[in-house]
Amino acid sequence: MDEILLIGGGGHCKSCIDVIERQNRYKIAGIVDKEEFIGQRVLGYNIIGCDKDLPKLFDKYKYALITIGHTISNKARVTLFEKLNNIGYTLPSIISPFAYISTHAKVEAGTIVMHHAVINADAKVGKNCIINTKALIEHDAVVNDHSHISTGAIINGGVEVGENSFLGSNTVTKQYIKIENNSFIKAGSIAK
Ligand code: JB2
Repeated sequence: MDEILLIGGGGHCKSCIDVIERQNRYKIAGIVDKEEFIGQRVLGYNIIGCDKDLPKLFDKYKYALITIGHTISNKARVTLFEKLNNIGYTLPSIISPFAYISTHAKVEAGTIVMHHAVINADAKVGKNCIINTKALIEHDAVVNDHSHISTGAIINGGVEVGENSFLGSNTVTKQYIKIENNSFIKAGSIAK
């Protein structure tokens, strides 16, 4: 089984671990976090290095997933996405076996689709996104790069979510609207 590094070892990482274990496609090699946390463990996986070790770790590991979450800011996720790509890591999309992805939908590199999310026909999700647990991306919707659709959010048909956007838990969008780049929409909002 191919080994994968997880970048960031907090709460979101724990949810990612659960998806990766269930998917059973990658073996988790270890976690990369801040230097002061090296040696600690997250759900039984060791923190084996920090960001400056990423070039050296590439000698051994070729796959990585960014497992830092995105709430107020996604700056760390965007910076790391560029850094990992420049080193040469492959950032696969990770799909929970409990998610439903239409065969007519597209999910790009470095994106995780978590348990019970649904991505419907002709929808498209860009790079380095989080489609969190129980989120719905309806037909023809587009979620652009580096965005986080939080738990239980509903992105209705034909909506376009601009890049670097955060849509909080249980947000509901009206169909066919455009959400600007860099939007921050708080939990429970109705976007129309
Ligand atoms: O630049 C970094 C960096 N910045 C923070 N490089 C690396 N390798 N790691 C970094 N981290 C690490 O990410 C922190 O040291 C910490 O271990 C982790 C962030 O953990 P935290 O639990 O604070 O947040 P999170 O991003 O995992 O989860 C947030 O977002 C999720 C989507 C939480 O709010 C969750 O509740 C939410 N579900």
